[in-house]
Amino acid sequence: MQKILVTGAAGGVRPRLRKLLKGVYPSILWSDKRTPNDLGADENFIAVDLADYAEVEKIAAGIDGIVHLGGYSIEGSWDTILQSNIVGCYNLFEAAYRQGVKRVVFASSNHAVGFYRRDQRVGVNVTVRPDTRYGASKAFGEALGALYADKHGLRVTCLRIGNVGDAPIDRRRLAVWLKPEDLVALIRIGLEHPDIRFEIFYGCSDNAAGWWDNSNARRFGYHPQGRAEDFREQAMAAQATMAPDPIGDRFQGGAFCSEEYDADRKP
Ligand code: 15L
Repeated sequence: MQKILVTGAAGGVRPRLRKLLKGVYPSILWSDKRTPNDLGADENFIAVDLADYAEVEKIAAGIDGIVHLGGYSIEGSWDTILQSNIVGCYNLFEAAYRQGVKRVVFASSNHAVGFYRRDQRVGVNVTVRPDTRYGASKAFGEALGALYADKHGLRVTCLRIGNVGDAPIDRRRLAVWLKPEDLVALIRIGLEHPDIRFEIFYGCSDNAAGWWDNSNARRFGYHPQGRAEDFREQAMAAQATMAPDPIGDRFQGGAFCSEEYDADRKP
């Protein structure tokens, strides 16, 4: 992997990622609709709207591997999700294929399976249970990844990311936390491991309270460093300040599940 394209450069993950990826790959091109405000003089950036296929194909030219973090990263209106995460994701995979990119690491989300209950342990072969239009768009992205892998030989890794941060910030995050260094380890497996064809991994650290069976990632050599339990006290102190959420607290996706929820009110 010589030339990497990372989309979603104006998003929340980049500030940590840029430090951790520095020097790992000879050339990194960042892109987003908006220019990130932490852009260094030595960093390459191109402003691109993922909904514009021609623009996406231009930035995919000459790229060996793509880390697709771009798109809308929380629940949004149908039109927002449609343009950013459905059309945008299709454009990304199609451009990668047409331009001969070898690998794509797709930032999926835990919200593709957010409606599993917290007393359920889920692996990567379960039926998707999206908790939002956003989660459904991530499930769509995973399906597209499988299509381009199986039909065109693109090597695709989907990361069902939990919550990236320096520490887990509440009770739910004790289960889904992903230390930035562990995210980089997963990205590197996706971009470099010789046996990747199409894989789904959970983007979580070594979380004793977790709900996900991440043995597929471990099979590819993933050894997470982060241990959410080291932060239990502070996470639970923050939790104590939060209002209870009877629906969100029942399901893995938390507040994404309770948003717009009215299933219990149907006859
Ligand atoms: C996500 O998919 C979001 O992008 C992020 O903002 C967090 O809300 C995270 O999930 C989470 O589940 O905590």
